Amino acid sequence: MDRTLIQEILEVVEQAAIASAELTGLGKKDEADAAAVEAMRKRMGKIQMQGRIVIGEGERDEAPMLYIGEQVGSGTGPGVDFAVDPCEGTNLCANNQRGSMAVLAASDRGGLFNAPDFYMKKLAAPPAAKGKVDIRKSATENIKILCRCLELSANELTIVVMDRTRHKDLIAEIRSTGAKVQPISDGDVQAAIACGFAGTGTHCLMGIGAAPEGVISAAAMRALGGHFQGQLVYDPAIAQTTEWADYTKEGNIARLKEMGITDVDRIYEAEELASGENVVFAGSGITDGLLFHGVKFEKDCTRTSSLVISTLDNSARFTNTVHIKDGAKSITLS
Ligand code: VTB
Repeated sequence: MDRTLIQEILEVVEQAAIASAELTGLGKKDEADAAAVEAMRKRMGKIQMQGRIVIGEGERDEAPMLYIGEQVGSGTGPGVDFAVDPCEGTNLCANNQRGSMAVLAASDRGGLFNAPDFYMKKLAAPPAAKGKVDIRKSATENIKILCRCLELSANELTIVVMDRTRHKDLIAEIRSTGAKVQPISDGDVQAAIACGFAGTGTHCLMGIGAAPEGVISAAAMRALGGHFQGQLVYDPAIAQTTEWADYTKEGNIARLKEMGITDVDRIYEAEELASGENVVFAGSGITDGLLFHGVKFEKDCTRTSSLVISTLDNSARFTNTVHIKDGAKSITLS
């Protein structure tokens, strides 16, 4: 991977965001996702690389594009692995709510954990708390550590948790410490990355979301120097999701072992989920969010706001792009 890839990857997420944004608020989540997938794949095809999807839209038989194992790019050049989520937060996009974005993580071959389509317990926190908070500890202990590391009192902390039945006890415990809970309906990638920046008003992400999204969050947090840990969840009684109505704990453990995951209780650090020598995260807003604005359509142009975090040059670039339409006459500064 080299630095020219950063610009290309930015364009990949911009194109996906624009394609989804055309369907924002129309209640069409599958269509918005499909549009983002197609745009992302099309732009990736123009990059000089031997790209490979390691986390994508699903297995080959269930996803026509950006399926796991799909080769992307021109077919010559460096080997690059991708974890993609072309429309992260499809419900948010369909309902025109905050926090939907086009995201991906890229790394050298073998540099991203091939996460199974399972759930993951996650802990994300600012760089100042990296290695100090620990997913093995209780929420109460971690909040005390956060207070010390960030020099804030508990009631000055905002902890994001996905608004799910499985988190009832976790939410009660966080509130008992005096810390503020911010429940979110979807989009824990954005919440995790927001912990990596001071001033977003998000100090920590706790609880269970999806494992593939965990790898994308880990890549961003590794490049930022923030804290991220993940642990796979295989017990349907803990995940409490209707998706797993027909699954058993034993069956899920067997599925993980078939995939080569022998230590099913392993706790993964950001550096293990995104272990490549170089790691790049890119995200572009579909709707407005904590990190950047969503796509804005104007008469003469379309505007996108994005973030690319890269270990190639240790940078986090916030980019506003004006995509000029043919025959444009007047483009305002902002
Ligand atoms: C999770 C979360 C994502 O969808 O995957 C969630 O990580 C689905 O969770 O950010 P449930 O199965 O519990 O509904 C998102 O919120 C959006 O893709």
